Amino acid sequence: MLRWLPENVSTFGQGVDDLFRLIYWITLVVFVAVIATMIVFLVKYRYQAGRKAEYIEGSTKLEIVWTAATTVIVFGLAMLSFPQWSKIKFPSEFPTNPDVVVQVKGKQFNWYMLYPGPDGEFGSEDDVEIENQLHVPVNKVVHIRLTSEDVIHSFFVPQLRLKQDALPQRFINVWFEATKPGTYEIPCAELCGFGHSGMLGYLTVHTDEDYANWVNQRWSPQ
Ligand SMILES: [Cu+2]
Repeated sequence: MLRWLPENVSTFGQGVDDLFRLIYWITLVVFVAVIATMIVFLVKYRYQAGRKAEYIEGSTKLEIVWTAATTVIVFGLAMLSFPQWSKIKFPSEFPTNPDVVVQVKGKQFNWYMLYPGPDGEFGSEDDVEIENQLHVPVNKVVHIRLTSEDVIHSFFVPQLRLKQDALPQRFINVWFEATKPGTYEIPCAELCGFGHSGMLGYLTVHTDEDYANWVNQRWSPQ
């Protein structure tokens, strides 16, 4: 089933996938153990003529063991997850000096990408807005200022292992560095209304040269 994961083209994707695999295997082992025990007990303690029910009080030792084991697993996963989470989600941990900064706004039912244009400043006359198309260069740090105009949307690029809710009246920063040129889908991952299932943008990761060409076609930097 792990083969079903989409291709990873993000610098932090491997860490996410490693955690996913670890949790998957732990869950699988526990699942098999629980089901096997249940089947053994079903057979072993099935009805037999003349056998009387036995009244037991439970086992304190067993309860301590499985509570402790569960606690160790959950805390262990939390310790392993925290560095990944902070790397992806905490702005203080983002790589500084992004090569590209884009504002992405969700609005029923499209993504609106706003580039600062030649002057590199948002909110000026030369800003460039593009519908449902996010273009970035490969192997470069991209910062996204994520927001929404109406309801809660969720910016999701499976191949980047990146998902973040977009909230109205608020800017949330995320980042990524794509490692492979190509086109990837940006579905909205939050049920946001009637047209939610059709809310789909595209991320195009370009080589440096292609990205420069694209920028030149869209606006001419000074
Ligand atoms: Cu949406």
